Amino acid sequence: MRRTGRVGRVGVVIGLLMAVLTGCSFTEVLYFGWPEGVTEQATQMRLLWTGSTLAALAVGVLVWGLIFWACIFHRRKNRELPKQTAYNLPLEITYTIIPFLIVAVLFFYTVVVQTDVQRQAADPDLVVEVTGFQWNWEFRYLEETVEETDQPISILGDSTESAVLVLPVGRTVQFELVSNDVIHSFWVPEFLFKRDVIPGDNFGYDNDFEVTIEEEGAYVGRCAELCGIYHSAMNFEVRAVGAEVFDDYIAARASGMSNAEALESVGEPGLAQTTTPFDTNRTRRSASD
Ligand SMILES: [Cu+2]
Repeated sequence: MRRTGRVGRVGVVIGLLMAVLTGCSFTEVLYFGWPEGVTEQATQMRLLWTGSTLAALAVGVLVWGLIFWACIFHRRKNRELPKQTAYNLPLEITYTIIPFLIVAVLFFYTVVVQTDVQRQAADPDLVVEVTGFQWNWEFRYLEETVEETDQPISILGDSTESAVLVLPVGRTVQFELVSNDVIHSFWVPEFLFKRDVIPGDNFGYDNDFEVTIEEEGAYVGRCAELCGIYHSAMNFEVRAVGAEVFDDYIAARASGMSNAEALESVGEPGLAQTTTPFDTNRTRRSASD
């Protein structure tokens, strides 16, 4: 008895040390390795992950308990064959139905979250057309125009400046993905979401998606579909700013300022903070450079 007590205490101490020494906060422990996202949609996906993992752990604890119980209390005591319970119909029905119920519950919540993550408002706050091309990005605010030309405000990445896509936090942003050459993939790792940018009408499938960003910040964006020799150079930045700063930025762009000028006019760095444009200087450098 005393021995079990000691084993129990050692177990508790090891458990505490594992939680404390790994440097995780309690909330992080509940992430179970899930990366931090910055959108409402990413939060929903994380909750699904946390719920599924807790459910898996509960089932795991039960199964481990049963295994150890069988190992400890049903060891061979003599040479007599123990009671045989094969072809026990009620037991077989039970262990068929329980996993089915588990799968059904996981499936239900997965569909609920997936539908929510893919939901698109009939009237989003902002519509951004995303064009991937070999090998950069163009973003256009379809409903915001430059006063002088009456053309949508556009952000175009080139070899001297990475495209910085400015987006407001707390508003629904819809992306319309367009490609005129090959398949690209629009990926902002912090959104925990990516979607292929497919040329043509994508066989009639809707290629758009929506996010609501929750945290201000600068987030790198990448092309996630091998699209040619400079695929790895297709970086851009999402700059998530407060809604009022965003409105000022749009007003500055509408008045004819460049992207960098408009960003600086609202107190934001003009150039990308998370990535650099692809250096097209192909001259051979000496080993000392
Ligand atoms: Cu690409």
